[in-house]
Amino acid sequence: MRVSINTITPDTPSAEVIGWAHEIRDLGGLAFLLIRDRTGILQVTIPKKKVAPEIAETIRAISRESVVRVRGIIKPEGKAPGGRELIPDLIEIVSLSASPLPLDVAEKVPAELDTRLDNRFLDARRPRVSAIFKIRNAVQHATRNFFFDNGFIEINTSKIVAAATEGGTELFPIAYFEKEAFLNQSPQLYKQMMMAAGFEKVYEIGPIFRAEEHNTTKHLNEATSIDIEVSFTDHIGVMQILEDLVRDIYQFVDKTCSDAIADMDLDTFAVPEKGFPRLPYAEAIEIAASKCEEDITYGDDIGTAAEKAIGEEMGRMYFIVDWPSSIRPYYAMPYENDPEICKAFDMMHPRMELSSGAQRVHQYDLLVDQIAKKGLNPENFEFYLNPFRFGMPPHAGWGLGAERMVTTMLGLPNVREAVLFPRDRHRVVP
Ligand code: ATP
Ligand code: AMO
Repeated sequence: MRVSINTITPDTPSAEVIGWAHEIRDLGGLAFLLIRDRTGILQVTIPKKKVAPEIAETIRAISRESVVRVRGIIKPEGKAPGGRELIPDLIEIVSLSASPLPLDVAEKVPAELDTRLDNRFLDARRPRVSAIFKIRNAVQHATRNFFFDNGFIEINTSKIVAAATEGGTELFPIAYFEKEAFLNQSPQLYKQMMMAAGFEKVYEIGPIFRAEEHNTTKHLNEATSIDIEVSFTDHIGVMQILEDLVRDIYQFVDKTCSDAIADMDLDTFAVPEKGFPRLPYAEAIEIAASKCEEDITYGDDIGTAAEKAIGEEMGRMYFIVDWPSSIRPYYAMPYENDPEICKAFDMMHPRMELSSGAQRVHQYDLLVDQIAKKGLNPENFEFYLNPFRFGMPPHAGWGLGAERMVTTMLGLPNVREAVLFPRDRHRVVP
């Protein structure tokens, strides 16, 4: 029998629980064992003179983080966590833990992020850490619900590809028999091809791989992207979907994750207000130029310092729109009346970029032209370009980084905290 600790109430006279020995305090005549499972902590109180002698002996043999089974009577006790304690008639060590522990699950001794990630299984026993992944679970669940309710089809596209999607060289090559192949940077080309297939509204939640040598608190070499593509709409249409989804995710987390939010002592959690402002790129650059020490001019990428300055000025989630075509990928649609700028956008949290998207070029000739102008070879994109010759509808879409969404939602200092087993420049294990 396994009774979860939170389901025990003081009026349950007897209980049997199995969980981890969170803390053991032996005060001589009296010992306390805190037993923990995924639902919480229960105090086991051992008045040595009143319990069987084997129990006192077992208590001495238990090391922290061992798995133990305890049976006994539950009593109300104001001084115990949760207002109750268990007086045991049986304690059994089910699985003894080695000691010393590589990190302190009870969080009395703080651990460096590297130590925590090296010992993720132990780190994740901490309620404050498992709370992140309970919330991440809710984020993905809300996302799937939102898309299902809105008639999207979930697709799963290949992560082994023959071409770059975003241009540049941030690709991981892989050994694929006698062919050249890479891990995919983005499902971009595939989700667009599904527009040619007539699916109209698709989404994918999957890994993206980027061989960037960044060592920052917001870049991963393997991230999870929430991607959509929608036909017969433009950038304005998919920006609205993005805002609606983000607010929906926050509302779902607010409604379903109150315990996890409490475990994290989160007092900053707030559902973002409707109507994310839309800031033209040119104005964003003016803000950055007036507030940043480093030089920044029209046509530059918005780097970390600029992102921070603009975010402080905006103070909430917002879009940056009307980007120069020169700094966006070939697939972004230029404005008909001013092709120097394009129908691309970024969705920003005050701390960092969360999503990029655009209305796409759906005209074959223009697309070939734009690929060539970016210095890429259209011949390498034949499989992608061909569908544009046979009735490609107008379409738009975006990609939203799941880890950045969780990181900013929970105020985590480092994006690695939102990933169970992060991959970065120096880390491929565990
Ligand atoms: P997108 O690819 O859509 O722009 P992103 O947020 O990953 O999304 P990047 O251009 O990859 O954007 O990087 C964002 C910012 O991160 C850069 O503009 C730069 O300021 C910062 N950055 C990139 N590399 C480094 C680095 N090695 N060290 C510190 N900061 C970096
Ligand atoms: P982009 O390259 O901006 O756009 O990626 C979209 C979003 O994915 C997340 N992201 C990352 N998160 C952590 N570490 C990384 N190295 C990383 N790289 C990207 C970010 C980013 O905003 N094809 C386009 C999307 C589209 O137009 O539909 C694309 O990939 O949150």
